[in-house]
Amino acid sequence: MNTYYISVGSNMGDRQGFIDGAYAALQDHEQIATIETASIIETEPWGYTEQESFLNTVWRIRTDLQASAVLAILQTLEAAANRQRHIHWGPRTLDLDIIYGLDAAGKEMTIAEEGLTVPHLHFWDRLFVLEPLQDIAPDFTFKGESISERIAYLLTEAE
Ligand code: A4P
Ligand code: MG
Repeated sequence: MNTYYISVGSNMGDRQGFIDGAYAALQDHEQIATIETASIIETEPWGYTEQESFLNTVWRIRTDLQASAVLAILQTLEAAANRQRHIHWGPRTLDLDIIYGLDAAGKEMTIAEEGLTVPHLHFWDRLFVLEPLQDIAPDFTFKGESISERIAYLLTEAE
């Protein structure tokens, strides 16, 4: 079975409700075997900063589905949360990104297709992704660097 890490963000309306609703839909989804969540944290907006604070977390799912099929499900859930795309990096009711995947053999997936890049291009630079990821996957490593080293580095850089 494949393992995917999904970053979850919401900064509009009933933030907790949008996150809980999508989580429940994945729990009930026939082709998703398991889903687990990290703690939800409140974070200041990154990138486009003139917007409300976010709730962020990370989910880990196990499924036989390929990444493109998982993305299609996530996009349906975003649409169900009534997400409107106006501003790049701007406000959203629900943003679900595949940040990282492992195949059945435990090997890192690399996908570079139109509309789908895995690992996600920016995940390793964003504390709002890495802090929940560390919560759910404390032994996570990427490009030979441990997640705790990476978070420490990003916190120093942010000072
Ligand atoms: N796409 C390509 N690769 C992927 C992938 N691995 N997972 C494509 C999901 N989607 C992927 O995404 C645009 C297109 O990316 C999709 O159609 C898909 O085919 P989008 O979500 O519609 O557009 P966006 O929101 O403008 O871009 P993106 O990349 O989702 O935004 P980011 O970079 O995730 O930034 N600050 C805090 N504190 N917390 C946040 O959660 N989020 C953002 C959004 C900015 N600042 C934030 C937060
Ligand atoms: Mg997105």
